[in-house]
Amino acid sequence: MYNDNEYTLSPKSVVYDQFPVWKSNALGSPGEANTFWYKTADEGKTIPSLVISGDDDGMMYMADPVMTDGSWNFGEYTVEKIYQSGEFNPADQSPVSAGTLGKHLVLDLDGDGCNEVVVANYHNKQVVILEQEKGAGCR
Ligand SMILES: [Ca+2]
Repeated sequence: MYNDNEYTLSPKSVVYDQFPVWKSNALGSPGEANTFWYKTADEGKTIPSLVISGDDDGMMYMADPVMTDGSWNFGEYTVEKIYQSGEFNPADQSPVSAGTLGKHLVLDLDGDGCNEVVVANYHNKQVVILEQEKGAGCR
């Protein structure tokens, strides 16, 4: 909304509200969210999914838009966990035990037209590539 030359955004909808809560200020979730298209050919042409880092919960989430009769009810997504860095224990409030993830990247690494997600996994000291299942096409 424009008001006196000031642009403000107000919450329109909540995509997901089941992220864990810690008592420690050193831990938090979620982290970064990015657009994700299963097929590179769809980039910018369809409503994207969202790939979301759970940050300190060690999970990666995929939020897919819910389409009804070809149209999208703004902000409506189904969300599922697509990766877990390590065992998550919300009762353990120690920052050193969190399954923390770093930044992720979405791109088609092998040029087959299907995007992958590259995840920096602090917890296991790894960089992991999440590839869509073979034989399923791009989803
Ligand atoms: Ca690919």
